[in-house]
Amino acid sequence: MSLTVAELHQLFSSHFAATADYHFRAPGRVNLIGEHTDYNDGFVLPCAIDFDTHVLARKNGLNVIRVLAADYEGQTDAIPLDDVIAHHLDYQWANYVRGVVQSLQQQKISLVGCDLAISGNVPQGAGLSSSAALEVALGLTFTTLAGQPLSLAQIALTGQQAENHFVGCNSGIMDQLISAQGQQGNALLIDCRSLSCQPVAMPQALAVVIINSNVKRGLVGSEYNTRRAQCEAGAAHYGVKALRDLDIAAIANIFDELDDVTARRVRHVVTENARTLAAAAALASNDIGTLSQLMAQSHASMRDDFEITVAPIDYLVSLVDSIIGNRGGVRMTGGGFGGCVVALVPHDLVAAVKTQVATHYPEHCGLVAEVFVCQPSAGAEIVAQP
Ligand code: GAF
Repeated sequence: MSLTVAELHQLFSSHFAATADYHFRAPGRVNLIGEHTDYNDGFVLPCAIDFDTHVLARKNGLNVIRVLAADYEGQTDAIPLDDVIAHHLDYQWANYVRGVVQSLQQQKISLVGCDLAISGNVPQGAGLSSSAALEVALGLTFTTLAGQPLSLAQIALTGQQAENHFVGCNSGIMDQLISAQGQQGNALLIDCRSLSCQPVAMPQALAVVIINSNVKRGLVGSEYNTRRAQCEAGAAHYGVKALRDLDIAAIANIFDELDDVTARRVRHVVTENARTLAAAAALASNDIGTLSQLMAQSHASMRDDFEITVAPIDYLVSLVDSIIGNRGGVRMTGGGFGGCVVALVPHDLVAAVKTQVATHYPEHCGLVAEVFVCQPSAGAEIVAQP
């Protein structure tokens, strides 16, 4: 978090002239494998990470939600509860708050007036789900203060609805669900149709290394919604509800049946679903060689079939692969078009990864990367309440 919790409390007190008596937290995430499968009702294998968004709160007895964004030079928003929720024209962060408020109101939750101060350290625009962490932390905040608790899955769905219907990105459920339900020391194999989550223990021998390419990305206005539409067109062609309902045999003649681009989009999703299930099994049985191959295949599929990687990301993946070989795995993670690489790295090679990225990435790509060694972490929680 850019501010410590103590500093956020101080800021809250000086801004609202009252102390916060609630504290909520929700984490960002990294996806190990299963990319762009969630909105195809498929499988994903993410873990929550030890970067979080924190919300401090108090009920204010008014009919308004007042928000202080500590990480945005103290920008504020005020959301009247008895009026139509409109878009904020200047602050994008405020639209996540407003989107969650609107989504809860549509579910007939009677929200109460409150004051909030928000801060977090999930890198923004890096594909580590800073927006999902914010949505989930807010969903937990508003429902707790209203005395109308929702299940963690419902909170995740609320965040997704805010993203889809208010912010304007047709994202799937993965980011919100893992932020809500992550488990310490585990990845979760999520079935995005049933929303069932199965913990898969992360191997002690491997560090979760995230490399931020610092190629900035944004889901809204990017190609994300186009990819989703292409997948839906592919599912419609085969007469199935979602690409989840196809296996590799079913698409054997796909290049005769669909245009080249749609065919490659479909092939990515169908093969990625199979890879994700295989990767969860490999992780569970500590078969790192197989995991390594599956992550490499996933990256190639994102690069060649789904076309969501960029040159600096491809470079980072090949650099890390040349260091870790089949002792670990590496691929792009998240929505694509920049963002981060995830690598599972044997502890004795973490230093080499850091050094080589610091040396060679700027030479080859003219950018400086950040390397984070993360812990698979617990999902959202109420840290304090009166
Ligand atoms: C983004 C979306 F928000 C997720 O729903 C998911 O589709 C991901 O991109 C790609 O796997 O993070």
